[in-house]
Amino acid sequence: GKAPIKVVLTGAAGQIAYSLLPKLLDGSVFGADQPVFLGLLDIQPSMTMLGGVIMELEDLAYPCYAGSVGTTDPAVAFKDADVCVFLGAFPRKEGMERKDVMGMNVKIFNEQGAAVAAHAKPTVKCLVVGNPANTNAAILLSAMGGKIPAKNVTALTRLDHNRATSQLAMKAGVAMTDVAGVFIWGNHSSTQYPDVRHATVKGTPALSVVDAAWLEGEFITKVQKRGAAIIEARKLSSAMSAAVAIADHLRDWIKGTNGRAVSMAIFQSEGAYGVDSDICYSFPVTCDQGEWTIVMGLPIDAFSKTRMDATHKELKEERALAEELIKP
Ligand code: NAX
Repeated sequence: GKAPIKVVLTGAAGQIAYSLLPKLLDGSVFGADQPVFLGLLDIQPSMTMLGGVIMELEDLAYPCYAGSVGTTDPAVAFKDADVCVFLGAFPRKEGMERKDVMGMNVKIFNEQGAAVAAHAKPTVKCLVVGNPANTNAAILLSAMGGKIPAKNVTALTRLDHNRATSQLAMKAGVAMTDVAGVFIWGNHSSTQYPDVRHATVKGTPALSVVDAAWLEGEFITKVQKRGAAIIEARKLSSAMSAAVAIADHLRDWIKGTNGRAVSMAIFQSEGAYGVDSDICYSFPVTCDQGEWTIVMGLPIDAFSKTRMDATHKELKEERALAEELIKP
């Protein structure tokens, strides 16, 4: 059979990892014939918990499981990695200063970026999920010092993309597969812009099928604030839907999208849609043979431009703050 690939999760004892791990081993992401060896990184207080998670991985008795290493050492976790998913981060909690949270993340992602550059395969694909995901991805890429190509570092906006697609399908009363062309621009934050101006419902422009006032108002805020609504109700952040979105992102990136466009936060160097190359911004992309390509040439009207600029501005500010904290 095939040689195992190594897939690394940071924050491997956490709640997203718990929902994600079975999906990484059931053949739906990497293929039913692809064995997966797991590098599971977490911090010391979570090691007992991680031991329990590894027992459950064994108990799945999945054919694709080729073993795992649970560790607090990034050098061990990232050694020869093919795919890395960064779940472990310091999200902002109530009453915390943005700067303090960013300081914690600069430390984590600087260390992990250096470890990936030193120990992972040069072809490694990275997906940052831990918040602030886009800016953590920027810190990670900087810390890699050019050893890993920028195109291999992405952040997750697929959950937002799936939320937006689902909301539109429900409103139009159609199946999920009848909706296409919904995209997320910018930051995985409340400034993200879920864009339906290129979307279709059963091939007809969404704006002519669904109430435009709803699409330009409630729809946008609902998608932007969905994460907060789930925390409010569950007292925990999204995990099941986040895990599925991560699996969707990885599968599409690796296996391709057959021309279908999805949302991924990426670094591009072409000035696409006026976005700076050193920030991780969500774009509509298609994927083929392990590479993403931005969907270019979409007409952007004034309504979209204002919102795309606002989320761009927020990302530039986050990036500037991170840079300030990186300086010794
Ligand atoms: P949990 O708190 O359940 O798990 C986080 C895990 O990370 C813990 O086991 C913790 O010990 C570990 N950890 C902390 N610092 C670490 C370090 N330096 N190295 C390795 N591991 C470390 O969080 P969970 O619910 O799994 O969420 C993980 C992250 O995803 C959070 O930052 C969360 O904000 C973010 N999210 C991002 C989403 C996105 O769409 N981009 C959506 C879901 C989620 O909110």
